[in-house]
Amino acid sequence: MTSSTTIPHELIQVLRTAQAVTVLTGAGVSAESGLPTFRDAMTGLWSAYRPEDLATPAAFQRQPRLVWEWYAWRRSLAAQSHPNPAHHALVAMEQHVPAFMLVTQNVDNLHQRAGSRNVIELHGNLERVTCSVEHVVIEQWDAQTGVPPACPRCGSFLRPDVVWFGETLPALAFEQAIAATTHCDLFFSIGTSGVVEPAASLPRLAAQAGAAVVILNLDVTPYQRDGIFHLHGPAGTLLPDLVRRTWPDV
Ligand code: BV8
Repeated sequence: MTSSTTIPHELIQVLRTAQAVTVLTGAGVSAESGLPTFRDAMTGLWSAYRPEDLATPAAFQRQPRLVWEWYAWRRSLAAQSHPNPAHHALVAMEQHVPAFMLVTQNVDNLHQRAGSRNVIELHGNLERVTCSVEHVVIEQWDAQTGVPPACPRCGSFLRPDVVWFGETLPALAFEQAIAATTHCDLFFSIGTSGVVEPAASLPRLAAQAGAAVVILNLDVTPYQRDGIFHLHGPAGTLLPDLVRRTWPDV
């Protein structure tokens, strides 16, 4: 197991010759865009709350206005932020690898804004809103109907199109993520604490399927195994460095 903030030459060789690369990302990839991660203490008016207490169906049931306003705040934060060098390095990696799949736990839309194309949204996307009863995406609604606004079709509350704790992941997205994880030469887990299931099991599934695994994270994560690469440091520095050294023509 290598644990370093420098890029092992062996990893550069593996990435340069890889035919299929799958990347799992978490909130740490967006940290250098200024977006708070789930482990960061909530700030300002949200400092009294924990994300895992607000990102649940029960919280929405109990306090729909509070949950809707929390997501509206996060949506505005994401809209004011910009993709950082980590996002851009993953776009460059996608352009150089024959079969590349990006599986993200993030709902901030920054991978898509950076230009990543093969993106699997495991936990949904803040940019989309659905009817909380019909579960269909709603593009337009009358803000005068209240907070949360009412579905123009059935009058129920609208909600963010994200997966809350206790909700199942979108079946197709999860199937695609499993397929990409078990059919790749090289699997990266980047900027995630590796706590939330079922996403947290993907690195182990990749290793069991024979892929080389890289855990790139600022802090140590629960997934510590021999035979995998551990890169400790900021994704916004390590990923561009890895891409530059793997494909010097970039
Ligand atoms: C499910 C969208 C089947 C919403 C998210 C009891 C009852 C019900 C369920 C459970 C239960 N016990 C366990 C479960 C399963 C539960 C779970 O795993 N809970 C955890 C807390 C134990 N999972 C679920 O409920 C999932 N569904 O299992 O369905 C089911 C159904 C019913 C009953 C049982 C089972 C659904 C989980 C999805 C939840 N939605 N997000 C929203 O965004 O508001 S999860 C959310 O937190 C994120 O999407 C992400 O997935 C997760 C963790 O966040 P991370 O991305 O890892 O961020 P974090 O802050 O944790 O870490 C950031 C890391 O980055 C840190 O390590 C840091 O060191 C690093 N970092 C920071 N800066 C940088 C950096 N790294 C590099 N560079 C930097 N610059």
